Amino acid sequence: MEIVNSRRHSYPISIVVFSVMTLIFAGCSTDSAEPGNNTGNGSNTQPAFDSGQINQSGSFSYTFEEVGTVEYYCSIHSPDMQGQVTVSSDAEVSERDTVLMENTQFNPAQITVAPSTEVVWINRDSFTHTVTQGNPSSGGNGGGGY
Ligand SMILES: [Cu+2]
Repeated sequence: MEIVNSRRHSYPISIVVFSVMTLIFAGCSTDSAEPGNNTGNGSNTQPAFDSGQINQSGSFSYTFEEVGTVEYYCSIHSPDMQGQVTVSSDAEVSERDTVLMENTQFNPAQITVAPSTEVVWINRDSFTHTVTQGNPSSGGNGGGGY
């Protein structure tokens, strides 16, 4: 009887360990489920974003955490519709910055923000746009954008 009891005592320990592991995994999946936070591939510090289709009066927002320059474009109207966000610690700190999508242009096409600034794109056109990270001509050598 005592032997059976001591074996039973080992079960709660493994249950506790399993519960802790479950909590750790649950915490991870909660973090990565944040909107706008796509797959975190280890090579890029800045996770890629893609708004998908934004209809008239629709909007999309993304918070830029890392210092650097991020290019983006509209996958429907590229290469005419491109923009750039520069994240600099010298920039004036602001909670939020806004870029309009109007006349098939990002306006302003280039903004500079401080780290952890949320950028909101608003579609003022009567047709659909996207905000897609990258450059429509990526695959080129990246020299001279004009
Ligand atoms: Cu567009």
